[in-house]
Amino acid sequence: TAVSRTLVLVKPDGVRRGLSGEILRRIEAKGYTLVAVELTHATDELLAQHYAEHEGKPFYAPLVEFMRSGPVLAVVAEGQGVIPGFRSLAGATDPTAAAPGTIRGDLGRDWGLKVQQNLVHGSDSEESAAREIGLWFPNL
Ligand code: DAT
Ligand code: MG
Repeated sequence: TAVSRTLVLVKPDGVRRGLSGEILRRIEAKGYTLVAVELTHATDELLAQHYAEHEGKPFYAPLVEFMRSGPVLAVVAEGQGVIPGFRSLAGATDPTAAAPGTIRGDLGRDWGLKVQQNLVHGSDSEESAAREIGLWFPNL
């Protein structure tokens, strides 16, 4: 399996709940390498580009508003098969449906949260990863 890079975001709910370290721990424990890590408060412009594929969907505005609600931890992780591999660590999009053993399944809480409050983002393809890493880490 080829070595590649993916963009991970610890979303504002993860940072707020103090789970950044636990999420980085799981990435490293799997054997992936941290290439870049930055705590940043995303702008509307960056989020519009990041979530361009979802523009026009009913959840788009609340998603962007949520992503602006606090700092996010942007991470580039590297390893064999890391793009599908991290999504497998993250678990299903809806934390109430995510399997135990996954970040969303273990740490996502069912307390009437919206689906967007699912702790992490992970790139979904080689193309998305290249595009997203370029957006969040233009100097990488
Ligand atoms: P993923 O984060 O698993 O790649 P996605 O790219 O389809 O999921 O959607 C991006 C984010 O938007 C997702 O993490 C949470 C939110 N979202 C997706 N589908 C949603 C829905 N039906 N209702 C509310 N939020 C949703
Ligand atoms: Mg996605």
